[in-house]
Amino acid sequence: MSSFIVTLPDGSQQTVSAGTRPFDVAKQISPRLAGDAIVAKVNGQLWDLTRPIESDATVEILTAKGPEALQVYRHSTAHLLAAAVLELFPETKLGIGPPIESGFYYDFQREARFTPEDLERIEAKMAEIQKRNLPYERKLTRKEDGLAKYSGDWMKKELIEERAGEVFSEYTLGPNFIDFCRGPHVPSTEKLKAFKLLSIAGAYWKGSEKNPQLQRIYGTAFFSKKDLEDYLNRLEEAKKRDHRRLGKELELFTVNESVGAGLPLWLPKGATVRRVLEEYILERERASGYQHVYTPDLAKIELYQRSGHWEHYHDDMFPPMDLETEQMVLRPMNCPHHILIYEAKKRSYRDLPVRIAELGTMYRYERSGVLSGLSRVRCMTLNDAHIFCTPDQIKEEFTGVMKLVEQAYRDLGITQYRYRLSLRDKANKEKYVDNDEMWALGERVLREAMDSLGLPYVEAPGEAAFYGPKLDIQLADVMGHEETYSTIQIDFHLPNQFGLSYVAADGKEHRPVIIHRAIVSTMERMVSYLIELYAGAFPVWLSPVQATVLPITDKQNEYARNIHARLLAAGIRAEIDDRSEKVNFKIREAQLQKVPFMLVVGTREEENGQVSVRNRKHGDRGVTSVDEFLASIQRLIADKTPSE
Ligand code: TSB
Ligand code: ZN
Repeated sequence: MSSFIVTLPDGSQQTVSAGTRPFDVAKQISPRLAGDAIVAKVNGQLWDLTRPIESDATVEILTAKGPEALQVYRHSTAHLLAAAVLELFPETKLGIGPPIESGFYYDFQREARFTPEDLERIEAKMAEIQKRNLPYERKLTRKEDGLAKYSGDWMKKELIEERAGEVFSEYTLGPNFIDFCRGPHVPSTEKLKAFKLLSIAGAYWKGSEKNPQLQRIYGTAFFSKKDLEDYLNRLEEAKKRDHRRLGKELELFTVNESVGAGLPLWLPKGATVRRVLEEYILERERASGYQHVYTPDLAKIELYQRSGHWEHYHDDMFPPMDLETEQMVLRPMNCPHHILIYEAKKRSYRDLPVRIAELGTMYRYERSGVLSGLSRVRCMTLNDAHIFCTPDQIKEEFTGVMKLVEQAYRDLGITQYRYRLSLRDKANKEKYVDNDEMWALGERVLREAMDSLGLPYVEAPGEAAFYGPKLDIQLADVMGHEETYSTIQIDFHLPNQFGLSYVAADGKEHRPVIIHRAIVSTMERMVSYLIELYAGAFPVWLSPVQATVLPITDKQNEYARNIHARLLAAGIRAEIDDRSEKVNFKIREAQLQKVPFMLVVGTREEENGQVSVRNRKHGDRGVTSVDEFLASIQRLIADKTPSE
């Protein structure tokens, strides 16, 4: 029997014989470690604690902390879920069951729909099986044997057929459950301490609408009951803030089946918030030397063939439209149009930087499964600009954009964000332009700019634009889920594709660089964020309705209308509720609509030419004159006070 050298996490080396399991190694270090162990890493690869080590190795024992162990733990819980489903509903066929950012899911095929009551039963069954302390056992199966064994199971057959290699692993859990799976898992259900099933949804096999629909059960799992409870509390809080729910309750936007998924309709109140945001950013840009343009939402396909969008971004575009003699496409980005505007005129170094901006509408074929309310849509309007500058000007322009971002975040009340340096995936030649020198240069420029601003960032390979690296600003929602909002991108590619130039001081033609940038992201995504940030109670300057006048009885309607008119004349977005309802009812409604100020008027207010001010947050604010109220609300608007 041969023996192997194992390097332990503390750097010490130990000789162990072939077939030793990481679990034995852990036990040798300390019984406590063996007890706490969740999974191992052998030569950097996640590995079952009970799977024998096959060659010289560095072994790391992962305990119940950190994202890698949590993924394995959650994936193991997904198996427990599947085992429970098979015990209760033996006719069910299994799809896949991976861990996800917030937990795990498992896809099932079954005639009858799972009901919420089923979910409870399944969860109870999971708890029952968990207590049996069943081991997760790995075994190897040859491809041909697997195909024979699973000939009646189309999903498994497909997965096996796709698999490279002649042998694959399967894991069993108890007598009923066996799934074809890479692993690893926790050694036994004994390790699983806290889980909860959350919801049922439809999901297509492999995410494609062309395939049969399966039933997906979502759940989550944590290392401790306390972590699970904290998570569930946050989930409750998040549900209350969910922009899709508030979008409906506050009449901000709607999605109509007849228009299609990912194509929201902005209702008057949502449109007001959006317009205020648009006007705000246009004004900031004007003050920073941007020139605004209008360009069409579509163009000939050749334009995108030239830019490289067709080659590298094709999967995210809507299919072309055939016209008489040409093909048109809906634009997925605004850059080519802005480039043509730059090109329309001879440019000298004295004109640079040229900053061309537009609230540009664009279309992306996001897959149906990832669409969500306003935050991920198929038709979106980006606060876009393309800065054409000399290489020497990149740093200053970058800094200018960063200042705009910081100012905008301050004004909008956004305080939590992270910087992400998004780089290409070097191996993926299809998605990214192939030009090492250009990528290295773009990356260096971004790092230097961030370093000189003293800003920290995390790196993300595989997140760049196809034409260059970007500095993204990531905002997290209540659940900690991050999305990109602002972005600053360095592009040496498109200037080449379009042969752009400017005449430099030496009288010769030189090539400009393009900085693509978005300050407040798309109107859709930013408004979705603001709805959740403020739970619908927007700061006064962004509120769709800033004040509503509430007459106590019909006798004050006349006076109330008069005040309403004065508010409108002063530029306040005001409403009046002169229905013959009890004033308390009207107040409750205005409160639910999160209107910042309610101006209640009765006989006494009318006699004194005053209003009783109620604030949605602080309640009764006393009686004042209309002029005084106007002065104070105008101050709140001008200062963009975040809450009142
Ligand atoms: C900045 N050409 C550049 C532009 O000049 C561009 O389009 N960059 S992008 O592809 O990164 O998109 C810009 C921003 O749009 C993203 O950072 C993101 O905040 C937002 N966005 C992207 N896709 C969607 C979507 N499907 N729904 C809502 N917003 C989106
Ligand atoms: Zn662009």
